[in-house]
Amino acid sequence: MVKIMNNFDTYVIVGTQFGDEGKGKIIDVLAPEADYVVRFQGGNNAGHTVVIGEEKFILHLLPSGIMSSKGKCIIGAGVVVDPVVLLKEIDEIEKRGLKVDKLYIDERAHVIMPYHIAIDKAKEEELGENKIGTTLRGIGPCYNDKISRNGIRMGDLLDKERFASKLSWNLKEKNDLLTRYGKKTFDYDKIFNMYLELADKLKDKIIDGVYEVNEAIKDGKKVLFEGAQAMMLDIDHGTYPYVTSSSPTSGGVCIGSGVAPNKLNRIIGVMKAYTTRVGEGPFPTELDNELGENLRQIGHEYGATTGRPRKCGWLDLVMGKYTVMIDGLTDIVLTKLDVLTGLDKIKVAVAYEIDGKKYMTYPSWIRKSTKVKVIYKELDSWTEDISKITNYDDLPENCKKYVEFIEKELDTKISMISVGPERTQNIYRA
Ligand code: 2SA
Ligand code: GDP
Ligand code: MG
Repeated sequence: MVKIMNNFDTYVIVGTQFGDEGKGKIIDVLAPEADYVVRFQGGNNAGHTVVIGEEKFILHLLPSGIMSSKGKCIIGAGVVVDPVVLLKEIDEIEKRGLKVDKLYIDERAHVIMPYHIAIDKAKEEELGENKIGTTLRGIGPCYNDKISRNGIRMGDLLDKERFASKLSWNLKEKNDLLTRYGKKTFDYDKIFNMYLELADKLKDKIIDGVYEVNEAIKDGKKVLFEGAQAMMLDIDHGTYPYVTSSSPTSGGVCIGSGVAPNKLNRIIGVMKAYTTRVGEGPFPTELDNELGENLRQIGHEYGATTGRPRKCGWLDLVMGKYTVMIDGLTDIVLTKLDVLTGLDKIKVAVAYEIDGKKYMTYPSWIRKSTKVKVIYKELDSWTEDISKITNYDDLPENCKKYVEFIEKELDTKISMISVGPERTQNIYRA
């Protein structure tokens, strides 16, 4: 059925903008072909929506292939796991009649501890108007511990003594920090016992995922790597410091799953037909006006984890070209094209002008306060409802012109177009 997955063994699905491009839906659609679905970075900051008929599921830590894949779903080494959230998510999904029996967690994945969440909140509060606008899920502080080599990994929770010594060291450091922030501190015994209990519930799922996935690839199995967040939120290449603390790029797949670059066959970027951003940071094509509000209402642009309204704006091909380069995209899946139906005109950013100088590439030094004059290409819109179209040729002419303009500018095939949140609302072009 899904032509873009034929004849290849590994598929990477990554976000190309600021997240919320519809990765969850696309992964759910592609996952039936996969023997494995592997999340490789991020944590429960992610909100991936899967719509099945009348039912809507929002996944935070569970890979989005959990509903449609017949194979195993792995939370990879590069993910940060809040066991409280994970168990709640499993419980909620199972209460809705779905079995979560093929889920595994790499023993190397780091654990989000309660002090990480407290530090995330305290730090954002302290930053005030300079805050990052995080999801307050403890993501940054957990990755911080990983990089500074203090982190507690899922495997550590299964070794009482190792966990005890890591926790006592960490709590001393974190309680000092929280005291400096004027926040309440954490009790060792309470956390120790609570996390041993949580680990006991998850212990059968904790495995060496790195070897499992590499062996599967060797055996010719199909593996789909699921990215969370997106390229412009990448810790190295995104709009730093307004980024998340992981690598949501195709390069991040290798880091977060332990699979080598020469094993990645197809790299599919999910791109929304316009741009949204939740949280702070530069957004040159933002429409801080009625049109932006219209896009938010029609596209239901509210954070799937926090419920925060997403800022909306035009598609930005300066960022798009940067993403195609960094991710090495082989394909694009264009989503939410239906949301643009009925607009007077559609604009697409093709260049920036800053202090009288023209930029065709994304300058790394753009700040929130940088005055960016965006140079747009204006295209005609369409009025016909496209949400039920499954054949590319049946799309209105102006709609095809929009798709083909993006494709040409980015020099990358748009292999699939999504025209609604449902599994069936797709147009395949590969
Ligand atoms: P964090 O919590 O440390 O990762 O936040 C750092 C920045 O990364 C952004 N970020 C996101 N942006 C879009 N979508 C995300 N997931 C949720 C969703 C977000 C929500 O699906 O809607 O519900 O608010 C996500 N996760 C992190 C974040 O906004 C900061 O800019
Ligand atoms: P993700 O984080 O990339 O998985 O995206 P989110 O789930 O946070 O946000 C995407 C939203 O758009 C969800 O509410 C989806 O159900 C919805 N969606 C996905 N694809 C389409 C589409 O093609 N058209 C419309 N109208 N909605 C879509
Ligand atoms: Mg999301």
